[in-house]
Amino acid sequence: MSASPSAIQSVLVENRIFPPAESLVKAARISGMAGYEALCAEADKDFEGFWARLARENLTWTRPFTQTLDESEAPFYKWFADGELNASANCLDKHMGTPVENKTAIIFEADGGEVTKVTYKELLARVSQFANALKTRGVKKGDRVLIYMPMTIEGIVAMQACARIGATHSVVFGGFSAKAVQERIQDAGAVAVITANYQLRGGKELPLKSIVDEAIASGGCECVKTVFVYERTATAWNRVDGRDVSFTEALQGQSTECAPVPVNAEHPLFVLYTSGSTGKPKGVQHSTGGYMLWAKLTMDWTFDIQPSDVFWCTADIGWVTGHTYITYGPLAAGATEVVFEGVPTYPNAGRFWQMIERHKVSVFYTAPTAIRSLIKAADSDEAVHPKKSDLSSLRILGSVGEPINPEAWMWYYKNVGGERCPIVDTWWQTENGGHLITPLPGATPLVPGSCTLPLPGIAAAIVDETGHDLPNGSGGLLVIKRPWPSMIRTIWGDPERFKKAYFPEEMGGKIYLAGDGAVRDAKTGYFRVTGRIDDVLNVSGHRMGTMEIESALVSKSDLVAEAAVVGRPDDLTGEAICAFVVLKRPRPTGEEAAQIAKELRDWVAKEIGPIAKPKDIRFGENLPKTRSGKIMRRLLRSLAKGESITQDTSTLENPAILDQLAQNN
Ligand code: 6R9
Repeated sequence: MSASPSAIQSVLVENRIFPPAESLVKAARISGMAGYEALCAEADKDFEGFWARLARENLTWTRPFTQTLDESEAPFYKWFADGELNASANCLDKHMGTPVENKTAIIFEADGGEVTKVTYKELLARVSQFANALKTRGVKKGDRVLIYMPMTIEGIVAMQACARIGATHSVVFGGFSAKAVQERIQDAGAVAVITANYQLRGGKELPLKSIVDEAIASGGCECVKTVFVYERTATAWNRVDGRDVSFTEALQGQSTECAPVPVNAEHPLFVLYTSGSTGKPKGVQHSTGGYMLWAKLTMDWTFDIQPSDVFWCTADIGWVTGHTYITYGPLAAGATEVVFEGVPTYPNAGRFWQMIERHKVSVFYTAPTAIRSLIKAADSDEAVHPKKSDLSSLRILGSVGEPINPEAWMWYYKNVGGERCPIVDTWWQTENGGHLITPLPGATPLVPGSCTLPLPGIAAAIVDETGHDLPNGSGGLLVIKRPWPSMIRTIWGDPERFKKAYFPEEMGGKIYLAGDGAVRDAKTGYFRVTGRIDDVLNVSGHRMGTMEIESALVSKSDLVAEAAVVGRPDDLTGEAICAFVVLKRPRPTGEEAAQIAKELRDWVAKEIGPIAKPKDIRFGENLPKTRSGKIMRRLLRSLAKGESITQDTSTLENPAILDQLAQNN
């Protein structure tokens, strides 16, 4: 498990409890625990009827569904399967002719500080126009489109335009390498790529288009017929004739009207690649109907979104949080949202607080890693402390991506929320589509470090390896025992892997295994997620498989003989990547070791992306192995933490190398 012992310790003794203010309870959509319990009871009494009601109330269907849940091919569950709808129409068209049409949909703040606003009506026109451009280039319903875009209005337009014509998008985070882009183009069979010449982050221009070129040139990407290039900056880019087209060219003469294409509720809205414990990243396939229901519903439930709210989710559209809480949820809810291109520390670490003041943000959703780095910055420089900004517009705060340690929670609560704003600590995963376990701002008494209780209808439980319930108070595996509308449908092109990874036979094949460890409080039943139980790391809220990093390291085959990667707790990033490497040459020391460590870090950045760079690299003549040749990862985890080895090493073939591996480079 990945949470540090000290973090676990401080939650174990956590007894502070923060009930919601009376005023919030009165005003909120789900009012008090009675409101929450009433919804839970409704779901218990008539599970399908509950979801059918919500799907009818929250979505616009072009063809109403008659069947709610189809379990006949479990775990390939289908929801609302004979219904038809369009995701983009459920975000944009549905507001036309209502007061929302002239409301600001997006307040975009660029890296350099320029602010642009678009109304719902304008956004619909832009999405429609780009959808027409896609059609002109032959993109149609059922095709896959890879999106490799900066955080811009155009990034959202690209996703919405795909949804509008029934094309399945696959967004790749702008920090990933050419190799990652190539693998995803190939796996998804993308017919088009939407990218930008450059992205702007922290005052720097970083290339995107040239990475796409490199990806396509490295082979196996013949499926790509068109590359759309948004010119984010005036910097020239290299054009491949016949294949590349700029946004300006593609949009020229296109109508601003485009009828949304109705798709089946189960039609794949998107495939988003994420790391697992084995093999290559998996393409998590989401539906249209169930997913859109969740995006809309959780905006209402978790964020209690109101017409006057200004919502800001600081994620990137390259992650699932950006999909659900930037591209789809806020628009489906008719909210005004802030979209930010840059980084929290540029031009200074007060940027988030200054932006909250500038745009009067009322609901703010960010990650613990950002909070921790901003605490550090505020501690060393008063000028970037949140108290320097007027944060009185805030009413709800959110956290996502990793466990939030109680110290960071308290700082966020006091210094950002002014002890007035509830913090919704939302637990969920790429595979879940949206929040599953989270407090509700007008109902749930908060406990720092706990994501509290499952949403109504979510059958979260803690079980042992065979799927049997464990009593509250003891730790175990976090599972969801019944299907829910926005669950992953399959792994793109690999249904067998889907079954194996998420619905293990040992648990009966119908229980969703999250891959996280958790404990329920003995008294309250509150959940506390302690971290991954598999070989997945969570570094600054980014998911990475240790296997992926190991493969990247050993693919440097002129140098590396063997590599093992583990996580170790890190105060700032939650977990840090620690690599143990055996070279094909004598074990280096001193300057040479530092040199090779740098070379390997750069190599990993090129193979996967800079976020996968190991923080520590240790060299040994071998790795600690059992006599049967298994790498003893528990020993490596202790070494990574700098602990002296107290575990039993009697099964270890080569105890002497532990001393070598204790040294960092
Ligand atoms: C949305 C997202 C999923 C993994 C998940 C868990 C960790 C996310 C959390 C949390 C504790 C929370 N995680 N939210 N752990 N408390 N509130 O982050 O998706 O990138 O797929 O990561 O993140 O370990 O399994 P994803």
